[in-house]
Amino acid sequence: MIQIKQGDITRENVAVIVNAANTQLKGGGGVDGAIHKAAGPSVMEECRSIGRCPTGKAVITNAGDLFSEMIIHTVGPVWKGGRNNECELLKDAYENSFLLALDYDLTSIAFPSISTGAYGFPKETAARIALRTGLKYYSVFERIVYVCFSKEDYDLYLKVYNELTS
Ligand code: AR6
Repeated sequence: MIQIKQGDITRENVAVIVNAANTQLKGGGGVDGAIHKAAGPSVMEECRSIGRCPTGKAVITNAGDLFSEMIIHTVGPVWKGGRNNECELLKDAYENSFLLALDYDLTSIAFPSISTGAYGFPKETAARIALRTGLKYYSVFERIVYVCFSKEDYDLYLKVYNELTS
């Protein structure tokens, strides 16, 4: 099942939530800051011991005080105009998150809109990549949740989802 919601991903009751991290896994603002704040220090401790994560790849940690069992930290690309493999790297970030969740038998997963905040990725193209990857994996997950922070993002996801499935 694919769900599109508006809200705060830290409150999602799924087996694993995905964080839009940076390559140094050092925390930051946006959804990364919110996740670390809600989860508590055990997550940053584990991030430090992992060290780093290349763009497009994903790593997994405990989820501290969150409802979820684990957190997958993936790194989306910084948008630099679109000719630097940004679309492929964003697809990889989603895809590697799905694959890592399956490795750990985590069958419900929630995503934020990776790369569309501080990293400046155009929202509609990003939503299309996010949802297309979800449509590829939805049959092997109980639940895939796209958590949109704003009403505009929520409306955009619904529009793109309808285009992709009609
Ligand atoms: N729940 C769901 N979505 C959220 C939340 C939340 N609590 N908070 C923000 N968003 P961003 P990026 C949305 O900037 O572009 C960080 O500093 C937000 O509205 O968090 O991948 C990292 O450390 C936007 O739609 O991630 C990296 O350095 C989306 O999450 C860098 O920013 C992603 O925005 C990563 O940039």
